[in-house]
Amino acid sequence: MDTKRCFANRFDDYQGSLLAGQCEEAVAPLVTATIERILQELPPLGGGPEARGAAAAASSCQGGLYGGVAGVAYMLYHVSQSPLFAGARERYLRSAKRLIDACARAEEWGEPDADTRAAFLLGGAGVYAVATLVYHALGRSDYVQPLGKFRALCAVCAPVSFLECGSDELFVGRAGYLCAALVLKQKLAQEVLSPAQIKSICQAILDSGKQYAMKKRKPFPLMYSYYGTEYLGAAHGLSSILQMLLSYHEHLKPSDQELVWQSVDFLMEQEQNCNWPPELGEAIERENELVHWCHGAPGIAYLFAKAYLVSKKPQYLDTCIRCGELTWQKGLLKKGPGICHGVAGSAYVFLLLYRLTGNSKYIYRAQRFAEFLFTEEFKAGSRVLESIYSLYEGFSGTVCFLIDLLQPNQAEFPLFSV
Ligand code: GSH
Repeated sequence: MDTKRCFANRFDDYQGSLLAGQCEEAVAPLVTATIERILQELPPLGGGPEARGAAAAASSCQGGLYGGVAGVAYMLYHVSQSPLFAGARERYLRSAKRLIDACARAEEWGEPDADTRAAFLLGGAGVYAVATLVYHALGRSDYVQPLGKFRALCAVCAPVSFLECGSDELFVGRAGYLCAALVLKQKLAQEVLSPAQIKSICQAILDSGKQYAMKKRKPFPLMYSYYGTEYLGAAHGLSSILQMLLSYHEHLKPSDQELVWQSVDFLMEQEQNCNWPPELGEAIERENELVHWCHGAPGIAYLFAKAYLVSKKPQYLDTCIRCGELTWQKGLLKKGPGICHGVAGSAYVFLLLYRLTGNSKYIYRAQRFAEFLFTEEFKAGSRVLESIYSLYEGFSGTVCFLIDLLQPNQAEFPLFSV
């Protein structure tokens, strides 16, 4: 059924075989054309360290990995890593370097005590993490310079209340810093933080969550807020904070591991018909239900995937599968093609479920969602984008999804690996 938030899903569900026409030959030209369009739309980057250059770089780099040109640099890096685009590898990496260098310069000229210095998706930590990846992919030994800057930010986010708005969520807080460290570890095949650094960040997240839950008299052990709101979803909420604690669970004391599992189970109990409200304690109104990566099942699925991979308990996989069913019904979103609250973000849940179960049904579903992105119905009926190049709201995340659709065994939601 068509609603104000999503298009009706009129695709037949999987009948036991994949459809023809979703192969490299069909998808690769769409990817290449979309990248060219993104590159044409980029704002001019600031030049040297003189005042005008600094101001220009700062404004074009606003938005961090989420909405700024740093996210485009990540997309180009991601495409460059695919063997299917080996011919364009050097060109994409050189463009990525130009963009991320401008963002790194803007970070250096920014306010030294800015709130976003240690932020992953909205600030400095994300920029230095992506600069590290791009330099490393180019074979440059000086990748250790941005990596050193990333590591130094660990001390910035270690104090329990280092940000007034909330110090623990994914975009600006400690969960984001840990998420960036996880991405670097996986892609560089080396741990980038020392065990003591990891422990100090995890401990601060635990202390902060215990203090908040106690102060607000919650009947469960860990809770957090961001700008005063007790979010549950992946964007600013409990689920991605717990996901990061599970990703580093071997660094936690057994008693703290227990608190994390209790919190995971508590969150599982908050499910309302395969979905979760954006805020703790809200009732989901069907008319206004959010089925987004940022708020709701398509983002919370990643926590339960991680919980399943760590514990092997089937209830976590079952929860994840229910997230996928809801996303199949309500994930053809009208808010655009992006990964935060758009169609590609929905489709990534199917790629996650494919990796967890090996069931081709999920490839089929991801392919149908990809197909929908190129229909007249979608183009005419979806909202006009604020920025076509944004990694999270625009087409850069969509490009990552299309690349991952061609290599589903390695597919991962951008910068949010399980
Ligand atoms: N500025 C955004 C865009 O152009 O795509 C739209 C904002 C948006 O959709 N925000 C998400 C959301 O769920 C959270 S990141 N908003 C609340 C709503 O849709 O009711």
